[in-house]
Amino acid sequence: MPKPSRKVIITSAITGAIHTPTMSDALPYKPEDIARQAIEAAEAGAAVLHLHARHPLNGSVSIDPEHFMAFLPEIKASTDAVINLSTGGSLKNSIAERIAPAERFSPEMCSLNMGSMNFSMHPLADRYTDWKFDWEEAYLRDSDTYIFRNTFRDIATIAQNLGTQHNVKFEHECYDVGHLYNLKFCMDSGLFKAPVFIQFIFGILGGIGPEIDNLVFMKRTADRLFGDQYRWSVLGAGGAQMSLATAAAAMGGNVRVGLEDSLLISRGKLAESNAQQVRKVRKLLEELGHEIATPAEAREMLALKGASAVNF
Ligand code: KMH
Ligand code: ZN
Repeated sequence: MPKPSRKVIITSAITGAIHTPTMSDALPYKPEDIARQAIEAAEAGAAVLHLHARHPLNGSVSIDPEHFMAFLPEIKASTDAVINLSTGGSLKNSIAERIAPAERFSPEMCSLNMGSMNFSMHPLADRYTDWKFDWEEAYLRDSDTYIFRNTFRDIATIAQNLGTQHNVKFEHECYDVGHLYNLKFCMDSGLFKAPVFIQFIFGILGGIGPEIDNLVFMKRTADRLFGDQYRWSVLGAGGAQMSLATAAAAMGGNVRVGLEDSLLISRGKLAESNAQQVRKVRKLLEELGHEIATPAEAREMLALKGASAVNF
């Protein structure tokens, strides 16, 4: 009898904190556009929606809980998808500011970045001359001075304030192999319960590059450190998005797509929407024989607390 096929969770990361409005008209920043794109991504097959907020007037990155409140209820009312709130914040936010939205809304999932690092978008600034908004160019150029702070104490604070107090499940963002060892140390210290959910991230300037060798290396290291105590997904930044997603699924993992991570639908061609990327990855995966996880299946695979336990 053929083995039942394993379900693949598609996460769609709707807007993020890397790209700016000049780069693509499709990048949503008004709350109604974030909500619409998130709902359409869920309808296309995304079981998890990874969400950041933006300032509704100029698209700058926002961690103001009111800006989240402007789209969260609508998304919840229109989809069954798992809501995952970012704790990554923007270039100048403290940890307390970064986790304030998640403390207020108590979502099923949050991102948790597993190490301090350079995290830079400054090369993108040279590709554009006419900017839609005046904050964009300096935001990108100044990112070459940025240290993305995620110390062990920060991680422990987030584990306590969101994990212990709100039963939030984390998307552990691992940009390099050392971040896996940080997570192992934290698990051994009792901060996180199995199964942990690891997002392997490739192609951020400051992290490991988007080569298949690196995916194999990260996966092998995670197998050694966590055995069967983890679930995993892959995020390839920029042009590596679709090829790394299909490789991840072939290796037994889950996938993340979205305009947060890549503005493209194919080489040199801008995506029209998050849903278009979800449809594309879904088609690729289904052609390869994989089945797409529903939100209910994702909740079971990741041991989530359930949509009725959130606070929005
Ligand atoms: N932007 C991604 C490379 C977060 O939101 O905390 C990683 C990310 C981080 O999604
Ligand atoms: Zn994010």
